[in-house]
Amino acid sequence: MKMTFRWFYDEDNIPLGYMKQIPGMTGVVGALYHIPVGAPWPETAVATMVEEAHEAGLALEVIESVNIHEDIKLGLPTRETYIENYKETIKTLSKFGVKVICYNFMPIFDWTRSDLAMPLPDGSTVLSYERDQIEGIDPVVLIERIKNSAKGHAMPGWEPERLSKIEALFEQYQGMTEEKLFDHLVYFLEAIIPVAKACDVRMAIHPDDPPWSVFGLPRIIKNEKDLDRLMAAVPEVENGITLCTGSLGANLANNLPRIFEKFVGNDRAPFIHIRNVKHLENGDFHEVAHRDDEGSVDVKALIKILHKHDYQGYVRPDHGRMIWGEDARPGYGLYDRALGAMYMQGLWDMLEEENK
Ligand code: DNO
Ligand code: MN
Repeated sequence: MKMTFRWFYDEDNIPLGYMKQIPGMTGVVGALYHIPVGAPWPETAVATMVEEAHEAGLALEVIESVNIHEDIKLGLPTRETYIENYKETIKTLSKFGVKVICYNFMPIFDWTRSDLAMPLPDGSTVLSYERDQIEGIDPVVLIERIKNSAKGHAMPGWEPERLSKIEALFEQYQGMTEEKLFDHLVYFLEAIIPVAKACDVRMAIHPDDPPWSVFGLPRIIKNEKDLDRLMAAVPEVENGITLCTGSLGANLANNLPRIFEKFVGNDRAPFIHIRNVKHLENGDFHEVAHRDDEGSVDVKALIKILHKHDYQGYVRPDHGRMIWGEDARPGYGLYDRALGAMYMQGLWDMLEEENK
């Protein structure tokens, strides 16, 4: 297990040196945020980012994300240009040592939450999802709310330029079905996987967050069945998964240990996000600290599965709480994610010891 930390590069207020101070931290998960979705990533920009990580003593072998242009998801003829650009980006990234590219295939929105700073009884704040606050409301109202609760921090996946065209985007998705969206994903993968293979890069799709349809838009990476279907449709190992316990775990019907056993066991999961969530009786959920007892994700069982398979891939603590008065991007403070990284490594070390 290679422990990594998400780094928002030039938009991050946490110094790389602080990330490096977390024991066991081997690398960062980076991205270029100023490149418009769909454009190829310039070599010089990638080189500068990677160099900066290396200077801090951290590897940069995972990108999260190279986002997919909506025309690819929509299956428009213009997708060909964006697919060519994506191939270029894979080649460029591989030149600088990138091994895994995380992406998602959700129409219009990346993750969705109702509140980015819900207070917990201990005074910390977390991201939460209240159905009443999301389902049935105008997406434009939600975008405003997300912007306000981000307290001035940029939120990747919710870029204002893209979201300003929200009504036109919804218009374009009229009539889009899960079947069609899935076909568009397979079309994209069939085009890019040979390039990924030649470059020794693995693609790793992030599950839909939350794993159900929001605003009537289709969602196709929600559960084990969806993952099975995608792995079978494009069987090359370069077509992989980012196993995100918070996203999949937002639906209690998803059996995370079974999903881990399957996709870690068959080497289709080069990247893992560990995050814990707590479910309320009415189906709402909110995020919590990574520790097993705090929420419904069986983190201990999952680390055990990784250990059993001698997992060589990349793991990162996903969203944490905002604690100790930190002012950072919601979900991505230094402190609670560092605690999460240590918790996972503590479990791992004990398993190592026991299995000596
Ligand atoms: C949320 C993240 C997602 C993830 C993308 C991957 O914090 O887990 O935004 O980065 O969905 O493309
Ligand atoms: Mn995630």
